[in-house]
Amino acid sequence: MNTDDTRSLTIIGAGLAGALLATLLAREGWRVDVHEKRGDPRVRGYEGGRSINLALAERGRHALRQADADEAVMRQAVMMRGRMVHSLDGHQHLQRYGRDDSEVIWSIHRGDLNITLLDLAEQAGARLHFHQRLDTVDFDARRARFVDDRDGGMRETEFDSLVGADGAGSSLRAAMAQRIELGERTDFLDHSYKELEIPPAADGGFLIEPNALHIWPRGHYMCIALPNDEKTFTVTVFLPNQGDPSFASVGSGAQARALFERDFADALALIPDLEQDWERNPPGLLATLYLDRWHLDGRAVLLGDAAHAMVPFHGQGMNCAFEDCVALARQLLRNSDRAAAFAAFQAERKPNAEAIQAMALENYVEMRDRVDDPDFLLQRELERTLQLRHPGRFVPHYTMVTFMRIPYALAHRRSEIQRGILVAATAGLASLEQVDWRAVDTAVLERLQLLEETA
Ligand code: FAD
Ligand code: E1W
Repeated sequence: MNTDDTRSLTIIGAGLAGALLATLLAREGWRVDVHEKRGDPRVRGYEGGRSINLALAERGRHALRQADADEAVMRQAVMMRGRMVHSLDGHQHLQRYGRDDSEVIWSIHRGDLNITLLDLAEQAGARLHFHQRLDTVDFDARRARFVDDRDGGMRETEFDSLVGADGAGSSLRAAMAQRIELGERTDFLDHSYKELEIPPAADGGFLIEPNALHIWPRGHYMCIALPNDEKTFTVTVFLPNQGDPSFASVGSGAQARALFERDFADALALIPDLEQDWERNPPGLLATLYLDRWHLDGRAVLLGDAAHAMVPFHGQGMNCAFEDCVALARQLLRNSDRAAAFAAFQAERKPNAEAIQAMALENYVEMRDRVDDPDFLLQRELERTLQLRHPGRFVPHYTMVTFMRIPYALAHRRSEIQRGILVAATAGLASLEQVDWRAVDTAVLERLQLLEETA
């Protein structure tokens, strides 16, 4: 063990959170080892070349800036100004996310992002060990055993503390659960997803508007598409597991084509490999993971999806995981008592993780069923008006989550109050002309403090 140097850490998982945390601590002179079950994506090429992308927002960008990673990441990012809503009749309209192009989100390639972060971690002095799947942990001897899945070879190492950045199926979490009661609960959504691809146009450009997140809302299900810098789009179809239509009723590529002909006709024309893409992979599961405890005294701690996996409908899982990395690094640098640092990290982040988990679940119904609804559009219009009438006091929900860094728990509390005001003020109305402004202004002033005063 590293007895003369307590500033050492063993991270499990070189995914998004593992690579960023390694960079943040290695730059502060820590001895950091990262063990990843898969091979080095920089050597083998990533995921067979398929593009899977993610929306990066202000919380994630701020964390990347702390590691001087933002600039490299942003070189490959595609701006998304708003959601482009596709109605059944083929009409599209852009609903802007923010006030102007300073309030936008960014589509980034997961594999490229991971590679950028791995390069930075290594440059900062972190040691990366690939083909090392965490298998078992002896917490008393502080020894961890890893397996190379190519040949079954085993390796053991000693550790000061383990950090579980090994994702929703965390092996470290399973090992910790054998020692202490974590209070683990997984709520599976009764919906799953599949990914499809829109290729570039014949002239090499984008086939649909590049600077938007496309949504095809269809009530109980939906499709979305995010742009890639190589002029493709990754389409994600979200469907129930049972019923009609569902992943149970739409099993074959031919059935998928029939569903798309009926419900997503304008998208179907853009997806040449629909049948093959549909049949290639089983649907991805979606779940929310709740734990009562994120750490085992000073010996192990979980972060990112390993601690609090969430459904993807707010596009905040990675953004939240990156905020976790900055918070954990800050606690570790501030407090040499590991158990105290891990406890402070959990106290700071768990209420916020639970808030974004709840908001992500709420956003599914909104995205699939409400974005093309007149009530919803009127509420958004009132939201924008109130933002102007009460600057710093009435701040739209999406803005608080996506363009600000106030704690998620605070955003959640204020959003609930604001939603009450929006619903009450627009009930039964067809336009903002009939709004009772006196009543609305009074409600805003009574129920919402200025944001600076509460944060
Ligand atoms: P991961 O990225 O899963 O990394 C875990 C790493 O640990 C992997 O490299 C894995 O190989 C490794 N590992 C696993 N087990 C072991 C082991 N036993 N030993 C060693 N290594 C191991 N978030 C956003 O912010 N924006 C989005 O737009 C967005 N869209 C999403 C869309 C979908 C369909 C889904 C499913 C998620 C989406 N997310 C999004 C969420 C985001 O993908 C996750 O929150 C994020 O990847 C979490 O990062 P992580 O580092 O905690 O875990
Ligand atoms: C974003 C997978 C995913 C990723 C996302 C978002 C959504 C819907 C989905 C939430 C959003 C970016 N969202 N979009 N429009 N309103 N809310 O902002 O990342 Cl399904």
